[in-house]
Amino acid sequence: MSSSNNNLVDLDLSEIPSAKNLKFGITVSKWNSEITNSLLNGCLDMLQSKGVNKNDIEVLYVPGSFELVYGSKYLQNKNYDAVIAIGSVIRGETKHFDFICNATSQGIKDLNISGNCPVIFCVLTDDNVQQSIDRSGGKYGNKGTEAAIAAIEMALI
Ligand code: DLZ
Repeated sequence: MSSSNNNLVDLDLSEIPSAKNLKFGITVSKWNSEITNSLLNGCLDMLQSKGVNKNDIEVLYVPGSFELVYGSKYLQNKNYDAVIAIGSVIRGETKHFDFICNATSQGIKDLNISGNCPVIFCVLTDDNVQQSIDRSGGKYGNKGTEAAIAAIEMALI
C-alpha cells in the first residue's frame, strides 16, 4: 500500500502487463465519497491506460464499505476477470471503525476463497481524513491505481 516508504511515483508502467480484452467489476462505497471517487478515478485511469475497454468495466455503487462484500459477490457472479472493492473507513469515536474494517476485510477474503474471480481489497482504513487524502491521489500516491495493477495481475493468473 502507498506509504512513506512505498510510493507509486517510482512505478515503471512498462512493467505492468497489458489488460486488453480483460473485464473488470468495481464496487465503490458512497461513504467518504470524495476519497472513494478519487480512488475510483486512479483505478479507471490505470485500467484504461493498460488497454481495458471502457465498456468492459462495470461500476457498482454501494452505501458503505460494509456493503462492499455483497456488491462484490454480485459482480463476482457476472463473469468478470477480477473485481475491485473500493472504500474508505475513517476512525471515529466509537468501535464502529473496527467492526466495519474487520467485517469488510474478512468478507472480501472469504470471496477470494470461494468466489469465481479474485476480489482486490482497495479499502483505506485511516485514523483521519488527511491520511486518506494522502493515499487517494495525494503525497503517497493513489491506492486505486495500485488496486488496478493488482487486479490486472490477478486476472492474468
Ligand atoms: C456507519 C458507518 C460509519 C460510522 N463510518 C463509515 C466509514 O467511515 N466508511 C464507510 O465506508 N462506511 C461507514 N459507515 C457505513 C457502513 O459501512 C454501512 O454502510 C452501514 O453500517 C449500513 O450497513
